[in-house]
Amino acid sequence: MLTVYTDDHLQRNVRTELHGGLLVPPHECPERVAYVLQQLHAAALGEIVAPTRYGLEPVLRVHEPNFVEFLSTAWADWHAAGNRGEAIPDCWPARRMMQRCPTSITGKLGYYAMAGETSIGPGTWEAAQAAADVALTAAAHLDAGAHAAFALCRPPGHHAGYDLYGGYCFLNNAAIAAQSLLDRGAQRIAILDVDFHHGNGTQDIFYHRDDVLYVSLHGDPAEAFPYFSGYADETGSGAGAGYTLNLPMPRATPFSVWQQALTVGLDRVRAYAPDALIVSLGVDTFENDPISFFKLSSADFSTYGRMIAGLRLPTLFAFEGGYAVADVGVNTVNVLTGFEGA
Ligand code: SP5
Ligand code: ZN
Repeated sequence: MLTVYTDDHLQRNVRTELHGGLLVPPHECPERVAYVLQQLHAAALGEIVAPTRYGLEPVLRVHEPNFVEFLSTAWADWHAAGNRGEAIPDCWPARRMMQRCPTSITGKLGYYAMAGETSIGPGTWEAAQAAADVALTAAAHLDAGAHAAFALCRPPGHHAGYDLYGGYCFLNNAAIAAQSLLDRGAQRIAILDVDFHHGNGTQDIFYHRDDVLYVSLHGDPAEAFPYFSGYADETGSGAGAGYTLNLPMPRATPFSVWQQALTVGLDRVRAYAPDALIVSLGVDTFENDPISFFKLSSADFSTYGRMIAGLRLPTLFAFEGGYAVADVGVNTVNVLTGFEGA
């Protein structure tokens, strides 16, 4: 399997994450990707290629133009306003307040953020754009006939909605790739999201549509981030009714239970008969993940990689979360080698 990667992700290297009432070093750090690269080499998974630059056009197929403009200048605007730390919102358009975008950069951060833990710094936008290009390049390889590709995206994407950032995400890499496959002639794309967290952004982007099926296995939102999205009764609306499938699970869910949910999800994907599958591949379901509560072992990742391969679909893996940093490489590559039948 081919991997798409660029070290442009290193440009996102913020110092802060709002966590437990403190500003701590971010869980979503550059070292995560270094561990994945190390394991890709160790497993000799295949060629690693650089992304092509696609510009903003494919990004604007799934994101709101003013949101993209905001992201592209957020750090410069924040810095120019005289702020001395990294860009963090402190006021949100909550219930019964006006959903109207302010001119102030501090107000804009609150308007566009779905969470406050995700600091913006210099280089955040450049890295986010590079991650979208990584996903788009992997999609181009699938379109050219590759059976599978791994988009080693950083920052991750699945919490980024039509006009929302947060959850360590800015641009929705998987959604951008899905739309690009449709624009290249596919009729139906399925997205299987195995990250511990619900992909509220991906759900948001495709909720009204029947040309992208969204299936997600995740921690019950009553107890887990992103808290306000991911319940089982969110199933899609309008033309999209029935094309979102949420499979939330409780604390300490073991692989035996998670695997049954995966089987339900895979059956739904199979019934949909998509032209291709995109896997939002977060490995924060790992038993030692510091911010999550499922109990998968490293060997379990290989097992479920094999299960996904059973669909026999062209498959794009887009890297998402996973914060047990030193184990992120092994767990991610176990999914990929499991898929490849190793
Ligand atoms: C892509 C991705 O995995 N994003 C995750 C973003 C999670 N951000 C907030 C995490 C809050 C975790 N609080 C749990 C504390 C456990 N001790
Ligand atoms: Zn996650």
